[in-house]
Amino acid sequence: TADVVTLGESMVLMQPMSEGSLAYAPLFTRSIAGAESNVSIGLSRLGFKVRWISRLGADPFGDAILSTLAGEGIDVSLVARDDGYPTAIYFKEFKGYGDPNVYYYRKGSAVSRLTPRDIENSWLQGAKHLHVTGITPALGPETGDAVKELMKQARQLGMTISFDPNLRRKLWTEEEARAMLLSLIPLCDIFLPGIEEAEFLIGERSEEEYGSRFLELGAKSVILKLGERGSVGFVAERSPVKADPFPVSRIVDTVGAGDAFAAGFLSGFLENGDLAQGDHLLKALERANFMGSLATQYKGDWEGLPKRAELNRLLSGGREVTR
Ligand code: KDG
Repeated sequence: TADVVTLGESMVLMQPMSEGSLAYAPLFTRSIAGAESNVSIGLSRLGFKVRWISRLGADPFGDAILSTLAGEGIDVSLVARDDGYPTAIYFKEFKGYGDPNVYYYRKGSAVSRLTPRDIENSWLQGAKHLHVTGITPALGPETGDAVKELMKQARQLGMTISFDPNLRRKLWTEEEARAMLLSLIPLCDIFLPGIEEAEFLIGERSEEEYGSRFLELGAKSVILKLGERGSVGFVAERSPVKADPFPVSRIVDTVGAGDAFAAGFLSGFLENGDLAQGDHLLKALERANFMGSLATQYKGDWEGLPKRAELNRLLSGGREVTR
């Protein structure tokens, strides 16, 4: 059994050891990353049982991804290996300010060939919650339909579903992205857009209008990420709930912050249940803001995510015993 199932592509990640153009970067460190596996790691470290579904090339990079995620306690037993279609790679480029640039090498990857016919009953078996993102639909001709089908099956099984649009403009056209992402909103219980993604989807509006419009489109709750201003949550027939940001001492790498936020939010939701009750929404938002801010302060998408004991200590302001 699993608390959470997620489906997506993870890649080998090459991070330059120097700042500036990749053209002049001689040395790299190698890790792995992918939005859904980043969320999986966040949740697994907090003690949840997570099953990550994917396809990887039958190559050493696929082995590296599998062993990293298995080492994080994630169930990878249903991941398929694909001979002849490689594991994807991506590079970050640190400029020394702002968001890093990202360069993908993922066309024709193993996941890009995923279709709705590939979905198996075993994927969702025994699980309570499904988490998906808008990256998978951008990867191949039928990957969007596959995500949609999986969401429908999860609904039929009575599972809850979260959906992070994770707009990646480098992967598809604006028209394709908007149409597909909007079509997935009615299928989710927890919709997790950033404010810029909200604007991309339905134009410039107030925070409250974003909340009510996405609820009207069929999401059961809308969690709007406001970056350094924190986040605000909307559930039908309740006033919006705003959560303050956590102070960040030094932003190092913003990639992965949204996934840390999602892991934080989902952990709160899974622990407390119904977001319309009591202070459940506020608690989940506060956890999410905290995890998101933590993620911006180290290099790498997930390496600095806390384990349960560390989270408790950090949130209670306890001191770390360092030596
Ligand atoms: O959210 C972080 C992801 O963007 C990163 O891990 C890479 O999955 C990735 C993607 O497709 O951008």
